[in-house]
Amino acid sequence: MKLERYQFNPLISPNPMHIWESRFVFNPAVVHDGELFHMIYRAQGDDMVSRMGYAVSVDGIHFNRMENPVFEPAGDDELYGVEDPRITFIDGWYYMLYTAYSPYGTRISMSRTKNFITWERFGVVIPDVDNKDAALFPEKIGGKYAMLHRIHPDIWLAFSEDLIHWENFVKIASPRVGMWDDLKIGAGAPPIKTEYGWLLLYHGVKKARRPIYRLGFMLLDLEDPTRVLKRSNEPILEPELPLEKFGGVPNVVFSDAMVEFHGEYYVYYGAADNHIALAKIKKREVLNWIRNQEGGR
Ligand code: BMA
Repeated sequence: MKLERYQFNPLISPNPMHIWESRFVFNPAVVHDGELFHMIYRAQGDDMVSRMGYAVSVDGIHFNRMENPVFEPAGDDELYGVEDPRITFIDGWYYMLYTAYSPYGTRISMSRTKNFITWERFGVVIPDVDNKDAALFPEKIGGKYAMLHRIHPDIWLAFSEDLIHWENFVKIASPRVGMWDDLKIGAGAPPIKTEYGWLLLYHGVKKARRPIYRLGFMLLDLEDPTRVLKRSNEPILEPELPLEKFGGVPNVVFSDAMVEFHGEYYVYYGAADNHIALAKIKKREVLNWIRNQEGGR
């Protein structure tokens, strides 16, 4: 099972006319509200501080970008930038988890919006340093909100009553020796509910002189998402095109966004930490993979 790339990638490239996004654009969050696709993307200019831009689209392919960033670092916790957003719609709000990067390290922070331009900030929600790759489930599970996060090199869950105080950390998946994800793994897009379980896109990194970032799927139990039911034995997307093999950081496909649209999953990814690209897969094909024997744990 492989994702199929959109033939005219990339969708979005750095804009040399804008100082804040002149060098790299990558790792976007994307949601569909029933009418429009909203993209919040990470961008870097000459100062290499990550800010976030906003782009909007009707078809999920052709995006219109705003001229100025819509989310910028604020305060000591974000001195080096705001990175890798993941957005989940909960109770009328778009909640964004992102990496706040500062001299203290990386930490998970949260903000929410209704319009993608003005934001209500909650600041750091998991105080531990060197945590990242956080994504919220779209609904409560067993009466609690649930969050995926990454304590190196594993994927963990945390639970909360109010989305602000997080506890009950549980490790759910680890790198697999000798496989494509043997160095470290992290959540990609917020999980999507299917009749068989929560479908989680994740990234896996392979040990190498220059580590290779690839994508795969996991399936988590609907009622107890600490149980991993299935996991891609082979990557579903890996660096192949020049765009993915060369750039800001070579050999990287990295995703924070998967949107279900017209019977397909649209996966938006950062190519070599430099451009934003799209790959798709039919939902039917993913459900077939879930149902058959292929794939391990
Ligand atoms: C990870 C994150 C991502 C990035 C990737 C590859 O640690 O920082 O933002 O895409 O490395 O450089």
